[in-house]
Amino acid sequence: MSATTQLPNDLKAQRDAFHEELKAMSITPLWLNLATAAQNEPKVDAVPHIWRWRDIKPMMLRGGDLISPQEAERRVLMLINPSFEAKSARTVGMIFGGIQFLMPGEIADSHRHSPNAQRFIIEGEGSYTAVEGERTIMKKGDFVTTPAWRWHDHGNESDQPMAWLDGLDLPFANLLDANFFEDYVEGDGQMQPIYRQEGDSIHRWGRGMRPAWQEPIEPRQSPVLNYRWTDCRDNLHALREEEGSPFDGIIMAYVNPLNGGPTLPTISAYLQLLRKGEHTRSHRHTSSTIYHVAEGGGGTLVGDTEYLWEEGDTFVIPSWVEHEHWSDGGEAVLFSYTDRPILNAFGFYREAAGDRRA
Ligand code: 1HN
Repeated sequence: MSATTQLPNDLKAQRDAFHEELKAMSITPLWLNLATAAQNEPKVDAVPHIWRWRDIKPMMLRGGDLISPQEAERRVLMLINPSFEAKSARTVGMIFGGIQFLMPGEIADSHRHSPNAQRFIIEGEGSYTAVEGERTIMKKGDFVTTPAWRWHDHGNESDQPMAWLDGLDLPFANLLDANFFEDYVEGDGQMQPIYRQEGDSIHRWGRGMRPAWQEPIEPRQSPVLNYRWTDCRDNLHALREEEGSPFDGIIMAYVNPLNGGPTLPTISAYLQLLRKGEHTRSHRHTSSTIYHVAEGGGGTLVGDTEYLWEEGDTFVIPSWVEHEHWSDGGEAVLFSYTDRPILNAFGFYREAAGDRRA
């Protein structure tokens, strides 16, 4: 055997031994792992998925008989992306979505946590959320903020089950190893004291004025507790004659009145109207989105998968997957939230028009 054929074999053996020794030192050579460290474009593990309200609702009612909110801490059905495990708390991207429900008379005890949270009301009327001494009675379609580290509890004082979509930046807090949680232990440990009147946060911060003698707790968190469905839906209809966004129709962001930015430092939330017969242009972006159908019906093409949705359904669009929406039979209103503020903050946001439609 000549030296030229012997050398590569010998080299391979030497390399293998070298890699094994490195492995024992908890070191990986970049050249064995280049595909994950350097990519032409994102390789996204999350997959598009839809959770249908007609499937969730019966499970919600069963869950109501089987476990109390006290036993559960929060009675939430976590919507976990089929690509991930429950412990990741990942619905898509850096955001979590879950269906929380309260039966008549039930209370979800007060607590606080470092992840930021928000709610979009799916069904029912008459439950409250209390945040930092103010209660808001929630109605279908309302958007309620519960920013990081604010005491909050929920209670159902109505005679009907209530369900809402919880949105949290839980995967991001976990990724950063910065997830803290605390139970409220004052009094009965269930409800925080209410020391502000209903609507206080709207009057104080949400009507184009603010108290001149007071500084907000944290300017990156919206101080507005409840963005009412009736107001927000009205806004969309007031702009319905505009062209809107070619990719999203008449879409408006819920804003923090303190800085015009997103309602939570990590999550942007939107409400969008797809007018009768509207079919948007396709695009893709590096933010990941959780969509919830607030009103009407229609469809969304996500990559190669077409989802036909109706009121109450929740679906996800992962980063960098092309998508387009349409209304069907009438008009549709979609609520959505994304991790875009995280991408924006550090220069990772990218967007590109698709080439499927002109
Ligand atoms: C949580 O604290 C709430 O406060 C809702 O209502 C959903 C999901 C995971 C972890 C904590 C709430 C949650 C949550």
